[in-house]
Amino acid sequence: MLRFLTAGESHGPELTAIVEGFPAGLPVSPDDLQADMARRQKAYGAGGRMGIEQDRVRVTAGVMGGQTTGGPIALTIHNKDWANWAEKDIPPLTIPRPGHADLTGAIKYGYRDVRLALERASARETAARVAVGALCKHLLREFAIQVGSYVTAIGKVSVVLPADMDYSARFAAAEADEHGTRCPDPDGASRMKAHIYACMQARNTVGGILEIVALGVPPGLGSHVHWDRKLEARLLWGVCSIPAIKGAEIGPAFENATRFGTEVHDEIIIGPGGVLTRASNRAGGFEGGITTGMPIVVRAAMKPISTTLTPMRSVNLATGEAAQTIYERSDFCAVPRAGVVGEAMVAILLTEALLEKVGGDSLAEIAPRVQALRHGRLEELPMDHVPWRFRPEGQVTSDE
Ligand code: EPS
Repeated sequence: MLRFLTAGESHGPELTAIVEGFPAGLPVSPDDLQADMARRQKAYGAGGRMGIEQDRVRVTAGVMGGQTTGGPIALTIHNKDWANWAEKDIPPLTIPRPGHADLTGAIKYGYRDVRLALERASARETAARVAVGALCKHLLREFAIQVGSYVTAIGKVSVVLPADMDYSARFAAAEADEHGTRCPDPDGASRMKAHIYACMQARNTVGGILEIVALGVPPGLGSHVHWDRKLEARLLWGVCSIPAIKGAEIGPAFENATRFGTEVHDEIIIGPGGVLTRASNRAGGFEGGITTGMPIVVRAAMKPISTTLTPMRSVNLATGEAAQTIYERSDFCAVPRAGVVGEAMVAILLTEALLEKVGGDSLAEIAPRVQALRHGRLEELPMDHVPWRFRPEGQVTSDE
């Protein structure tokens, strides 16, 4: 079983992630993880903190001689801002921001200062997830599975990407966006940047929509047999666990809800090489909680960041008086950066599902099992046309 934990406060010394159940024998160097760390940091709309941090991952356990050992992998990321907080008297913060974990965290844990909640609830933690995700992507690449993302809306500014623009082209265009929005459409990107700029001028924050897509995932991951084995539900859970993500759908789920069945379901056809494939992908890569082999498409809605330059009404928890929120520092729009975090969560959960499917402790064991997975060819299915009776207690055929 693959699992991971993170630890660390936003302004503490460092973030730590421990990854357990990762197979042995994968060559890994910190440089393999670095690209995503940098991608998560740079985007238009980021606040002053990203000017301070330069996230670098240290691999401090689980890799020996440049290869994973199968033991727990520890990844650490230093917080450069720690130097500005260490050994200082920190003024208490008792006015919770609507939208953050300030008040709910303080009620739950009985804090005397809401900073104790915000330090751990901060999206700084997502740097550790991206490190874990980069490790998982590195493994998935061995099996030609790719996870990417792009932005389709910032506030009310949205784009409809051409249906014939393939996902690889969308990823590449998002990466190349010079406006820092990670929108694949240059005109849309320029409008999104202008919208974020207007939002900053208005001393506010803005959310948006991002799409996370996985390509090359074999059919048969996840299962229909139990609620908690449905992989699409697990992906939705994982993506909604990202700070400020409040909703997610698989494929165009909400739009599908407005259409008739025959307009929605992806017709089954025999494709090249006799592989059963689909005429469309409105199911977003899943049927029955199991991967279909089509691209996995997760769309996520991110609310505006809850630290706003314009104050909002709150209560001073120390005095009981009505108060306005106090602004320290924050991002104005985190949607472009959240795409990289979404990729990490999807990569982690797909790695978990792949390892569940094939088992194995080392890359050498796993690789041939992944190659041997069924890919939806007719001859892989043992359909024998033999009648049978529904008799849980015994005989399965009716020839008695
Ligand atoms: C965050 C507040 C800001 C963000 C932070 C998330 O940090 P600070 O309070 O230091 O300005 O920059 O995100 C990160 C530090 C990061 O690495 O993404 C919050 O309150 O959630």
